Amino acid sequence: MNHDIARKSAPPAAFHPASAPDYVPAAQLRQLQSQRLQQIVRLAYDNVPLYRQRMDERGVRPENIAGIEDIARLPLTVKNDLRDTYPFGLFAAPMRDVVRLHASSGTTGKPIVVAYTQADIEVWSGAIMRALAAYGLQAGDIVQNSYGYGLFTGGLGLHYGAEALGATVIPTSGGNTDRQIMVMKDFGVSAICCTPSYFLHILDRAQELGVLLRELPLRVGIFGAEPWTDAMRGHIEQAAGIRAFDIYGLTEITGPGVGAECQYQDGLHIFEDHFYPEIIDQDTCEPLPDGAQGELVLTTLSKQAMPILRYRTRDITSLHTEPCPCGRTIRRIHRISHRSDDMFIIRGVNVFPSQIEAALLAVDGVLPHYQIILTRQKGLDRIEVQVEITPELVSDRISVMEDLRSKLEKQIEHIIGIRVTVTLVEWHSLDRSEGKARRVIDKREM
Ligand code: DLL
Repeated sequence: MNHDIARKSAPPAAFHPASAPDYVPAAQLRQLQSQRLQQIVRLAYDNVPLYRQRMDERGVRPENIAGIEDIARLPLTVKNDLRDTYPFGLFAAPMRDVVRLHASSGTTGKPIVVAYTQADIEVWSGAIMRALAAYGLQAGDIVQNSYGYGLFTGGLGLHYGAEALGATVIPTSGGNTDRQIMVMKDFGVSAICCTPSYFLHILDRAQELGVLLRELPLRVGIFGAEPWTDAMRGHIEQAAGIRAFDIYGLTEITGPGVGAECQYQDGLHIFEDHFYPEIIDQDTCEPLPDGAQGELVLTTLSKQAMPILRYRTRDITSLHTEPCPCGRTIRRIHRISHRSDDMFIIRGVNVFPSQIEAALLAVDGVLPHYQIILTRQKGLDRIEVQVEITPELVSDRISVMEDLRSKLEKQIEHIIGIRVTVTLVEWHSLDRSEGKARRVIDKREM
Protein backbone atom coordinates (compact mmCIF):
# COMPACT_ATOMS: atom_id res chain seq x y z
CA MET A 1 0.00 0.00 0.00
CA ASN A 2 1.12 3.51 -0.75
CA HIS A 3 2.60 5.11 2.40
CA ASP A 4 0.80 8.42 2.02
CA ILE A 5 -2.46 6.61 1.79
CA ALA A 6 -1.62 4.52 4.85
CA ARG A 7 -0.73 7.69 6.74
CA LYS A 8 -4.05 9.28 5.82
CA SER A 9 -6.18 6.19 6.50
CA ALA A 10 -8.77 6.68 9.18
CA PRO A 11 -9.22 3.91 11.74
CA PRO A 12 -11.54 1.25 10.29
CA ALA A 13 -15.07 2.61 10.39
CA ALA A 14 -17.34 0.97 12.92
CA PHE A 15 -20.06 -1.17 11.36
CA HIS A 16 -22.88 1.17 10.44
CA PRO A 17 -26.43 -0.10 11.12
CA ALA A 18 -27.52 1.17 7.67
CA SER A 19 -25.20 -1.48 6.16
CA ALA A 20 -27.04 -4.41 7.78
CA PRO A 21 -28.93 -5.34 4.55
CA ASP A 22 -25.53 -5.78 2.82
CA TYR A 23 -24.89 -8.88 4.93
CA VAL A 24 -28.27 -10.67 4.90
CA PRO A 25 -27.99 -14.41 4.08
CA ALA A 26 -28.73 -15.07 0.41
CA ALA A 27 -31.89 -17.16 1.01
CA GLN A 28 -33.39 -14.45 3.20
CA LEU A 29 -32.51 -11.83 0.60
CA ARG A 30 -34.24 -13.82 -2.18
CA GLN A 31 -37.33 -14.08 -0.03
CA LEU A 32 -37.39 -10.34 0.56
CA GLN A 33 -36.83 -9.66 -3.14
CA SER A 34 -39.67 -12.01 -4.04
CA GLN A 35 -42.06 -10.27 -1.69
CA ARG A 36 -41.06 -6.84 -2.89
CA LEU A 37 -41.26 -7.83 -6.55
CA GLN A 38 -44.83 -9.03 -6.11
CA GLN A 39 -45.80 -5.75 -4.46
CA ILE A 40 -44.09 -3.58 -7.04
CA VAL A 41 -45.60 -5.46 -9.97
CA ARG A 42 -49.03 -5.03 -8.45
CA LEU A 43 -48.40 -1.30 -7.94
CA ALA A 44 -47.19 -0.87 -11.52
CA TYR A 45 -50.00 -2.92 -13.04
CA ASP A 46 -52.73 -1.12 -11.11
CA ASN A 47 -51.43 2.42 -11.62
CA VAL A 48 -49.35 2.70 -14.77
CA PRO A 49 -51.22 2.16 -18.08
CA LEU A 50 -48.02 1.31 -19.98
CA TYR A 51 -47.18 -1.55 -17.62
CA ARG A 52 -50.74 -2.85 -17.57
CA GLN A 53 -50.83 -2.86 -21.38
CA ARG A 54 -47.40 -4.51 -21.76
CA MET A 55 -48.23 -7.21 -19.22
CA ASP A 56 -51.64 -7.83 -20.76
CA GLU A 57 -49.98 -8.22 -24.17
CA ARG A 58 -47.71 -10.87 -22.70
CA GLY A 59 -50.58 -12.55 -20.89
CA VAL A 60 -48.92 -11.97 -17.51
CA ARG A 61 -50.92 -10.81 -14.52
CA PRO A 62 -49.47 -9.71 -11.17
CA GLU A 63 -50.67 -12.94 -9.53
CA ASN A 64 -48.54 -14.95 -12.00
CA ILE A 65 -45.41 -13.53 -10.43
CA ALA A 66 -44.80 -15.92 -7.56
CA GLY A 67 -41.29 -14.79 -6.78
CA ILE A 68 -38.06 -13.29 -8.03
CA GLU A 69 -37.46 -16.34 -10.25
CA ASP A 70 -40.39 -15.15 -12.40
CA ILE A 71 -38.86 -11.77 -13.14
CA ALA A 72 -37.97 -12.66 -16.75
CA ARG A 73 -41.70 -13.01 -17.51
CA LEU A 74 -42.08 -9.27 -17.10
CA PRO A 75 -41.70 -6.86 -20.01
CA LEU A 76 -38.51 -4.86 -20.47
CA THR A 77 -38.56 -1.06 -20.20
CA VAL A 78 -36.39 1.23 -22.34
CA LYS A 79 -35.48 4.91 -22.23
CA ASN A 80 -37.94 5.74 -25.00
CA ASP A 81 -40.78 4.49 -22.79
CA LEU A 82 -39.88 7.30 -20.39
CA ARG A 83 -39.63 9.81 -23.24
CA ASP A 84 -42.89 8.71 -24.85
CA THR A 85 -44.78 9.11 -21.58
CA TYR A 86 -43.13 12.48 -20.81
CA PRO A 87 -43.51 14.06 -18.36
CA PHE A 88 -45.51 12.11 -15.77
CA GLY A 89 -46.91 9.08 -17.62
CA LEU A 90 -45.08 6.42 -15.60
CA PHE A 91 -45.91 7.84 -12.17
CA ALA A 92 -47.71 5.38 -9.91
CA ALA A 93 -48.42 7.85 -7.12
CA PRO A 94 -50.60 10.98 -7.06
CA MET A 95 -48.67 14.26 -7.11
CA ARG A 96 -49.60 15.01 -3.49
CA ASP A 97 -47.40 12.05 -2.48
CA VAL A 98 -44.50 13.09 -4.71
CA VAL A 99 -41.94 15.16 -2.81
CA ARG A 100 -39.23 15.51 -5.49
CA LEU A 101 -38.72 15.43 -9.24
CA HIS A 102 -35.42 15.02 -11.08
CA ALA A 103 -34.78 14.95 -14.81
CA SER A 104 -32.07 13.90 -17.17
CA SER A 105 -31.76 15.37 -20.61
CA GLY A 106 -29.37 12.93 -22.24
CA THR A 107 -27.96 13.83 -25.61
CA THR A 108 -31.08 13.74 -27.75
CA GLY A 109 -34.76 14.49 -27.54
CA LYS A 110 -36.92 15.23 -24.58
CA PRO A 111 -35.68 14.83 -21.03
CA ILE A 112 -36.91 12.03 -18.85
CA VAL A 113 -38.58 12.93 -15.59
CA VAL A 114 -38.49 10.82 -12.43
CA ALA A 115 -40.42 11.12 -9.17
CA TYR A 116 -39.86 10.22 -5.52
CA THR A 117 -42.14 9.89 -2.52
CA GLN A 118 -40.68 10.61 0.91
CA ALA A 119 -40.21 6.86 1.35
CA ASP A 120 -38.31 6.71 -1.98
CA ILE A 121 -36.00 9.50 -0.82
CA GLU A 122 -35.32 7.55 2.37
CA VAL A 123 -34.48 4.38 0.43
CA TRP A 124 -32.17 6.41 -1.79
CA SER A 125 -30.42 8.08 1.16
CA GLY A 126 -30.10 4.66 2.78
CA ALA A 127 -28.36 3.30 -0.31
CA ILE A 128 -25.94 6.23 -0.33
CA MET A 129 -25.24 5.72 3.38
CA ARG A 130 -24.39 2.08 2.65
CA ALA A 131 -22.05 3.19 -0.15
CA LEU A 132 -20.29 5.77 2.01
CA ALA A 133 -19.97 3.32 4.90
CA ALA A 134 -18.41 0.79 2.49
CA TYR A 135 -15.80 3.43 1.57
CA GLY A 136 -14.94 3.75 5.29
CA LEU A 137 -16.66 7.09 5.88
CA GLN A 138 -18.56 7.94 9.04
CA ALA A 139 -19.82 10.82 11.20
CA GLY A 140 -16.97 13.30 11.54
CA ASP A 141 -15.93 13.01 7.92
CA ILE A 142 -16.11 16.21 5.90
CA VAL A 143 -17.57 15.53 2.47
CA GLN A 144 -17.19 18.01 -0.37
CA ASN A 145 -19.96 17.31 -2.84
CA SER A 146 -18.92 18.60 -6.25
CA TYR A 147 -21.55 16.75 -8.25
CA GLY A 148 -23.96 19.20 -9.85
CA TYR A 149 -26.94 20.24 -7.72
CA GLY A 150 -30.18 20.61 -9.63
CA LEU A 151 -32.12 18.32 -11.90
CA PHE A 152 -29.08 15.99 -12.07
CA THR A 153 -29.36 13.35 -9.34
CA GLY A 154 -25.67 13.41 -8.35
CA GLY A 155 -25.72 16.50 -6.13
CA LEU A 156 -28.86 16.07 -4.04
CA GLY A 157 -28.58 12.26 -4.00
CA LEU A 158 -25.17 12.24 -2.36
CA HIS A 159 -26.07 15.24 -0.24
CA TYR A 160 -28.92 13.63 1.68
CA GLY A 161 -27.15 10.28 2.02
CA ALA A 162 -24.00 11.86 3.43
CA GLU A 163 -26.03 13.95 5.87
CA ALA A 164 -27.97 10.88 6.96
CA LEU A 165 -24.65 9.16 7.69
CA GLY A 166 -23.80 12.04 9.99
CA ALA A 167 -21.01 13.42 7.83
CA THR A 168 -20.54 17.15 7.36
CA VAL A 169 -21.56 18.00 3.80
CA ILE A 170 -20.16 20.97 1.87
CA PRO A 171 -22.48 21.47 -1.12
CA THR A 172 -19.98 23.09 -3.50
CA SER A 173 -21.71 21.65 -6.61
CA GLY A 174 -19.64 21.61 -9.81
CA GLY A 175 -17.46 24.38 -11.20
CA ASN A 176 -15.37 27.26 -9.85
CA THR A 177 -12.36 25.01 -9.50
CA ASP A 178 -10.18 27.47 -7.59
CA ARG A 179 -12.86 27.75 -4.95
CA GLN A 180 -13.18 23.95 -4.82
CA ILE A 181 -9.48 23.74 -4.04
CA MET A 182 -9.66 26.50 -1.44
CA VAL A 183 -12.54 24.72 0.31
CA MET A 184 -10.75 21.38 0.16
CA LYS A 185 -7.68 22.88 1.75
CA ASP A 186 -9.20 25.26 4.30
CA PHE A 187 -12.11 23.11 5.51
CA GLY A 188 -10.10 19.92 6.10
CA VAL A 189 -12.13 17.93 3.57
CA SER A 190 -11.68 14.15 3.95
CA ALA A 191 -13.82 12.97 1.00
CA ILE A 192 -14.76 14.44 -2.35
CA CYS A 193 -17.60 13.45 -4.68
CA CYS A 194 -17.38 14.30 -8.41
CA THR A 195 -16.88 12.74 -11.81
CA PRO A 196 -13.41 11.24 -12.26
CA SER A 197 -12.78 13.58 -15.17
CA TYR A 198 -13.57 16.65 -13.06
CA PHE A 199 -11.27 15.39 -10.33
CA LEU A 200 -8.44 15.20 -12.87
CA HIS A 201 -9.09 18.83 -13.64
CA ILE A 202 -9.03 19.69 -9.93
CA LEU A 203 -5.72 17.81 -9.62
CA ASP A 204 -4.15 19.79 -12.47
CA ARG A 205 -5.36 23.11 -11.20
CA ALA A 206 -4.20 22.35 -7.65
CA GLN A 207 -0.77 21.62 -9.03
CA GLU A 208 -0.72 24.96 -10.84
CA LEU A 209 -1.74 26.71 -7.64
CA GLY A 210 1.00 24.91 -5.72
CA VAL A 211 -1.49 22.97 -3.56
CA LEU A 212 -0.36 19.40 -2.92
CA LEU A 213 -3.44 17.26 -2.51
CA ARG A 214 -1.29 14.48 -1.10
CA GLU A 215 -0.56 16.65 1.91
CA LEU A 216 -4.19 17.50 2.66
CA PRO A 217 -6.47 15.38 4.89
CA LEU A 218 -8.37 14.28 1.76
CA ARG A 219 -8.38 10.47 1.77
CA VAL A 220 -11.41 9.26 -0.22
CA GLY A 221 -12.73 10.04 -3.71
CA ILE A 222 -16.28 9.03 -4.68
CA PHE A 223 -16.20 8.88 -8.43
CA GLY A 224 -18.90 7.88 -10.89
CA ALA A 225 -21.51 9.09 -13.39
CA GLU A 226 -19.20 8.17 -16.28
CA PRO A 227 -16.99 5.22 -17.23
CA TRP A 228 -13.42 5.23 -15.95
CA THR A 229 -10.71 2.61 -15.88
CA ASP A 230 -8.46 0.94 -13.31
CA ALA A 231 -5.55 2.73 -15.00
CA MET A 232 -7.28 6.03 -14.27
CA ARG A 233 -7.84 4.94 -10.66
CA GLY A 234 -4.12 4.17 -10.34
CA HIS A 235 -3.23 7.61 -11.67
CA ILE A 236 -5.66 9.41 -9.35
CA GLU A 237 -4.73 7.44 -6.23
CA GLN A 238 -1.05 8.02 -6.83
CA ALA A 239 -1.32 11.71 -7.68
CA ALA A 240 -3.72 12.67 -4.88
CA GLY A 241 -2.72 10.17 -2.19
CA ILE A 242 -6.32 9.03 -1.77
CA ARG A 243 -8.38 5.91 -2.30
CA ALA A 244 -10.67 6.32 -5.29
CA PHE A 245 -13.95 4.40 -5.12
CA ASP A 246 -16.48 3.79 -7.83
CA ILE A 247 -20.17 4.65 -7.40
CA TYR A 248 -22.81 3.68 -9.93
CA GLY A 249 -26.36 4.71 -10.58
CA LEU A 250 -28.80 6.20 -13.04
CA THR A 251 -31.68 8.64 -12.93
CA GLU A 252 -34.28 6.14 -14.13
CA ILE A 253 -33.64 3.81 -11.18
CA THR A 254 -32.96 6.40 -8.44
CA GLY A 255 -29.66 8.25 -9.13
CA PRO A 256 -26.26 7.48 -7.62
CA GLY A 257 -26.20 4.63 -5.08
CA VAL A 258 -27.49 1.68 -7.11
CA GLY A 259 -24.11 0.08 -6.47
CA ALA A 260 -20.77 0.88 -4.87
CA GLU A 261 -17.34 -0.59 -4.33
CA CYS A 262 -16.15 -1.77 -0.93
CA GLN A 263 -12.63 -1.65 0.52
CA TYR A 264 -11.56 -4.45 -1.85
CA GLN A 265 -12.30 -2.33 -4.96
CA ASP A 266 -13.12 -5.43 -6.93
CA GLY A 267 -16.53 -4.81 -8.46
CA LEU A 268 -19.52 -2.82 -7.23
CA HIS A 269 -21.96 -4.33 -4.75
CA ILE A 270 -25.50 -3.76 -5.96
CA PHE A 271 -27.98 -2.79 -3.25
CA GLU A 272 -30.15 -5.54 -4.60
CA ASP A 273 -32.74 -5.52 -1.85
CA HIS A 274 -33.97 -2.35 -3.64
CA PHE A 275 -32.52 -2.55 -7.16
CA TYR A 276 -32.65 -6.04 -8.67
CA PRO A 277 -29.96 -6.74 -11.30
CA GLU A 278 -30.08 -9.08 -14.29
CA ILE A 279 -27.73 -9.43 -17.24
CA ILE A 280 -29.24 -10.00 -20.67
CA ASP A 281 -27.91 -10.62 -24.14
CA GLN A 282 -28.25 -7.28 -25.93
CA ASP A 283 -29.47 -8.84 -29.15
CA THR A 284 -31.76 -11.64 -28.03
CA CYS A 285 -32.76 -10.07 -24.67
CA GLU A 286 -32.39 -13.52 -23.09
CA PRO A 287 -31.06 -13.65 -19.51
CA LEU A 288 -27.35 -14.56 -19.30
CA PRO A 289 -25.71 -16.70 -16.61
CA ASP A 290 -23.60 -15.23 -13.79
CA GLY A 291 -20.20 -14.09 -14.94
CA ALA A 292 -21.24 -13.55 -18.57
CA GLN A 293 -20.88 -10.06 -20.00
CA GLY A 294 -24.02 -8.38 -21.26
CA GLU A 295 -26.43 -5.53 -20.67
CA LEU A 296 -27.41 -4.68 -17.12
CA VAL A 297 -31.17 -4.67 -16.53
CA LEU A 298 -32.51 -3.23 -13.26
CA THR A 299 -35.86 -3.44 -11.50
CA THR A 300 -36.77 -1.10 -8.64
CA LEU A 301 -38.13 -3.33 -5.87
CA SER A 302 -39.42 -0.64 -3.55
CA LYS A 303 -39.92 2.58 -5.50
CA GLN A 304 -43.39 3.95 -4.89
CA ALA A 305 -43.63 7.10 -7.02
CA MET A 306 -42.28 5.54 -10.19
CA PRO A 307 -41.66 1.80 -10.18
CA ILE A 308 -39.52 0.63 -13.08
CA LEU A 309 -39.67 -2.96 -14.28
CA ARG A 310 -36.63 -4.50 -16.01
CA TYR A 311 -35.00 -1.32 -17.26
CA ARG A 312 -32.44 -1.77 -20.03
CA THR A 313 -29.58 0.41 -18.82
CA ARG A 314 -27.40 0.00 -21.96
CA ASP A 315 -24.51 -0.40 -19.50
CA ILE A 316 -22.31 -3.38 -20.25
CA THR A 317 -21.05 -5.47 -17.33
CA SER A 318 -21.25 -8.90 -15.69
CA LEU A 319 -22.79 -10.09 -12.44
CA HIS A 320 -20.72 -12.00 -9.87
CA THR A 321 -21.93 -14.23 -7.09
CA GLU A 322 -18.60 -15.33 -5.53
CA PRO A 323 -18.34 -14.17 -1.92
CA CYS A 324 -16.47 -10.90 -1.46
CA PRO A 325 -13.76 -10.88 1.24
CA CYS A 326 -15.63 -7.95 2.84
CA GLY A 327 -18.39 -10.36 3.86
CA ARG A 328 -21.22 -8.59 2.02
CA THR A 329 -23.68 -11.07 0.57
CA ILE A 330 -25.17 -8.73 -2.02
CA ARG A 331 -23.83 -9.48 -5.47
CA ARG A 332 -21.28 -7.46 -7.40
CA ILE A 333 -21.11 -6.17 -10.94
CA HIS A 334 -17.85 -5.67 -12.75
CA ARG A 335 -17.12 -1.94 -13.10
CA ILE A 336 -19.03 -0.52 -16.08
CA SER A 337 -16.47 -0.26 -18.83
CA HIS A 338 -18.82 1.22 -21.37
CA ARG A 339 -22.37 1.70 -22.57
CA SER A 340 -23.59 -0.17 -25.60
CA ASP A 341 -24.39 3.18 -27.22
CA ASP A 342 -20.89 4.60 -26.47
CA MET A 343 -19.47 2.17 -28.91
CA PHE A 344 -18.43 3.51 -32.28
CA ILE A 345 -17.84 1.41 -35.32
CA ILE A 346 -14.88 2.26 -37.42
CA ARG A 347 -14.12 0.31 -40.55
CA GLY A 348 -16.30 -2.47 -39.20
CA VAL A 349 -14.48 -2.71 -35.88
CA ASN A 350 -16.33 -2.01 -32.63
CA VAL A 351 -14.37 0.39 -30.46
CA PHE A 352 -15.00 1.71 -26.95
CA PRO A 353 -13.39 4.87 -25.54
CA SER A 354 -12.30 2.90 -22.46
CA GLN A 355 -10.04 0.71 -24.64
CA ILE A 356 -8.29 3.80 -25.91
CA GLU A 357 -7.98 5.21 -22.40
CA ALA A 358 -6.39 2.00 -21.12
CA ALA A 359 -3.91 2.01 -24.03
CA LEU A 360 -2.90 5.62 -23.44
CA LEU A 361 -2.42 5.27 -19.71
CA ALA A 362 -0.15 2.28 -20.22
CA VAL A 363 2.44 4.71 -21.59
CA ASP A 364 4.39 6.74 -19.00
CA GLY A 365 4.05 10.49 -18.98
CA VAL A 366 0.73 10.60 -20.76
CA LEU A 367 -2.03 12.46 -18.98
CA PRO A 368 -5.50 10.96 -18.84
CA HIS A 369 -6.86 13.91 -20.83
CA TYR A 370 -7.79 12.79 -24.30
CA GLN A 371 -10.42 13.20 -26.96
CA ILE A 372 -11.35 10.95 -29.84
CA ILE A 373 -12.28 12.60 -33.13
CA LEU A 374 -13.92 10.60 -35.88
CA THR A 375 -13.83 11.91 -39.44
CA ARG A 376 -14.56 10.54 -42.89
CA GLN A 377 -12.26 11.40 -45.76
CA LYS A 378 -13.01 10.13 -49.26
CA GLY A 379 -15.31 7.54 -47.79
CA LEU A 380 -12.72 6.26 -45.33
CA ASP A 381 -13.31 6.55 -41.60
CA ARG A 382 -10.41 7.84 -39.55
CA ILE A 383 -9.78 8.10 -35.82
CA GLU A 384 -7.66 10.82 -34.41
CA VAL A 385 -6.80 10.63 -30.74
CA GLN A 386 -5.69 13.93 -29.24
CA VAL A 387 -3.64 13.36 -26.13
CA GLU A 388 -2.24 15.82 -23.65
CA ILE A 389 1.28 15.18 -22.46
CA THR A 390 2.94 16.27 -19.25
CA PRO A 391 4.99 19.47 -19.53
CA GLU A 392 8.13 17.54 -18.47
CA LEU A 393 7.72 15.28 -21.46
CA VAL A 394 7.69 18.05 -24.02
CA SER A 395 10.99 17.95 -25.85
CA ASP A 396 12.65 20.26 -28.36
CA ARG A 397 13.86 17.23 -30.23
CA ILE A 398 11.39 16.23 -32.88
CA SER A 399 12.58 12.63 -32.76
CA VAL A 400 11.67 12.29 -29.07
CA MET A 401 8.13 13.52 -29.68
CA GLU A 402 7.81 11.35 -32.77
CA ASP A 403 8.87 8.27 -30.77
CA LEU A 404 6.25 8.96 -28.15
CA ARG A 405 3.58 9.49 -30.77
CA SER A 406 4.37 6.29 -32.56
CA LYS A 407 4.52 4.36 -29.25
CA LEU A 408 0.98 5.55 -28.47
CA GLU A 409 -0.28 4.70 -31.93
CA LYS A 410 1.17 1.19 -31.66
CA GLN A 411 -0.26 0.69 -28.18
CA ILE A 412 -3.77 1.66 -29.35
CA GLU A 413 -3.49 -0.41 -32.52
CA HIS A 414 -2.41 -3.36 -30.40
CA ILE A 415 -5.61 -3.10 -28.33
CA ILE A 416 -8.25 -2.14 -30.90
CA GLY A 417 -6.71 -3.72 -33.97
CA ILE A 418 -6.83 -0.71 -36.29
CA ARG A 419 -4.50 2.17 -37.03
CA VAL A 420 -5.23 5.52 -35.46
CA THR A 421 -3.54 8.89 -35.71
CA VAL A 422 -2.30 10.28 -32.43
CA THR A 423 -1.80 14.02 -32.06
CA LEU A 424 0.13 15.20 -29.03
CA VAL A 425 -1.34 18.39 -27.69
CA GLU A 426 -0.23 20.78 -25.02
CA TRP A 427 -1.16 20.47 -21.41
CA HIS A 428 -4.55 22.13 -20.88
CA SER A 429 -5.45 22.47 -24.53
CA LEU A 430 -8.43 20.07 -24.38
CA ASP A 431 -11.74 21.19 -22.91
CA ARG A 432 -12.22 20.32 -19.27
CA SER A 433 -15.61 19.15 -18.05
CA GLU A 434 -17.15 19.95 -14.71
CA GLY A 435 -19.49 17.00 -15.05
CA LYS A 436 -19.46 14.09 -17.45
CA ALA A 437 -16.56 14.19 -19.94
CA ARG A 438 -17.31 14.14 -23.67
CA ARG A 439 -14.74 11.73 -25.04
CA VAL A 440 -15.88 11.20 -28.62
CA ILE A 441 -16.58 13.83 -31.26
CA ASP A 442 -18.06 12.22 -34.33
CA LYS A 443 -17.67 14.50 -37.35
CA ARG A 444 -18.64 11.85 -39.89
CA GLU A 445 -21.67 12.71 -41.94
CA MET A 446 -24.46 10.37 -41.08
O1 DLL B 1 -24.93 9.70 -13.59
C1 DLL B 1 -26.09 9.19 -11.53
C2 DLL B 1 -24.80 9.27 -10.81
C3 DLL B 1 -24.44 10.47 -10.21
C4 DLL B 1 -23.99 8.16 -10.65
C5 DLL B 1 -23.26 10.54 -9.49
C6 DLL B 1 -22.84 8.21 -9.94
C7 DLL B 1 -22.46 9.41 -9.37
P1 DLL B 1 -27.45 9.67 -15.20
O2 DLL B 1 -27.05 11.06 -15.52
O3 DLL B 1 -28.85 9.25 -15.42
O4 DLL B 1 -27.20 9.37 -13.67
O5 DLL B 1 -26.48 8.73 -15.99
C8 DLL B 1 -26.52 7.34 -15.83
O6 DLL B 1 -24.17 7.17 -16.33
O7 DLL B 1 -26.37 4.51 -17.16
C9 DLL B 1 -23.98 4.90 -16.92
O8 DLL B 1 -23.91 4.82 -18.32
C10 DLL B 1 -23.22 6.12 -16.44
N1 DLL B 1 -22.61 5.86 -15.13
C11 DLL B 1 -23.08 6.21 -13.91
N2 DLL B 1 -22.21 5.80 -12.96
C12 DLL B 1 -21.19 5.16 -13.59
C13 DLL B 1 -20.00 4.51 -13.17
C14 DLL B 1 -25.98 9.46 -13.02
N3 DLL B 1 -19.65 4.44 -11.90
C15 DLL B 1 -25.48 6.69 -16.68
N4 DLL B 1 -19.23 3.93 -14.14
C16 DLL B 1 -25.40 5.20 -16.45
C17 DLL B 1 -19.55 4.00 -15.44
C18 DLL B 1 -21.46 5.19 -14.98
N5 DLL B 1 -20.65 4.61 -15.89
